[in-house]
Amino acid sequence: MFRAQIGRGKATLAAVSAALVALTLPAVVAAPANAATTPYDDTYYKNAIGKTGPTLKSSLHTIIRSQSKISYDAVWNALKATDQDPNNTNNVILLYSGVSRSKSLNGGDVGDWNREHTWAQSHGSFGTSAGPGTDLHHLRACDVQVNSIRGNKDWDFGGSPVSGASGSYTDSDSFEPRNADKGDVARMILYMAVRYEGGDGWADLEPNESTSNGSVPLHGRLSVLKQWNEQDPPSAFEKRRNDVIYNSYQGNRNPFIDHPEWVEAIW
Ligand SMILES: [Ca+2]
Ligand SMILES: [Ca+2]
Repeated sequence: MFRAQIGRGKATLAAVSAALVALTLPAVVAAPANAATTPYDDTYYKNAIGKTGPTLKSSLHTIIRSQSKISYDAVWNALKATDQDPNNTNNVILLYSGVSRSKSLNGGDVGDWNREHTWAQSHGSFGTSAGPGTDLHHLRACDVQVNSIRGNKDWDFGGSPVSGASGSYTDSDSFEPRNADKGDVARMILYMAVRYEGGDGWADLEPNESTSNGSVPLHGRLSVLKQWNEQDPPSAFEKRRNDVIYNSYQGNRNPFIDHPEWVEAIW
């Protein structure tokens, strides 16, 4: 049949060729080898699918800026849900160490866990009123002393081992999370960069290459965060916490947990 159609002449051949192109091309464009597909692509992300660069960033901003906000006090109980130990519902898993600790030990004393702002509050001076300072997509349960060591440092490789956070390193101007947390940190920081674009009276948060950002609304180093995103793909823990934040607290998602390849598509 195929041979017979070609035999009828150039017009038919052109039509067959066009049909073949139409069949194959969209599949190649829509699904690069490393692209994830999620249940949200046809709904939550439908206006972002197929875009790249600044257009993708802008579309994602419009999608994720629609959210509920919680108080800083409510963050305590939210973290008990989002950061729950999958093997022990009485505990949370702490960032930078992976330690499992009782949910009831939230507080400010040695041995307690508290609310770590992966995007340091001082980088944009947004404090803890409802907004970026209470956005669960960048807040994690963390040991009080480890949180203090991280301080407001930028992200980079290198330094000395961090006491109480095996596998994490720090020097005078930067912090390197343990390998299992590297991608989490990258995706949290880059979520903040897309979510906060200067609207609603908040600073426009952006990544850069510096490790001495101080109080400007910037966090470094972008090239390292991109590497960490590749090196440590989204885990079941990270995906679950994205779902809990979406379904139970904020109604918005971290696009980079659903589509880690969007980091490279934007930056
Ligand atoms: Ca991880
Ligand atoms: Ca921004």
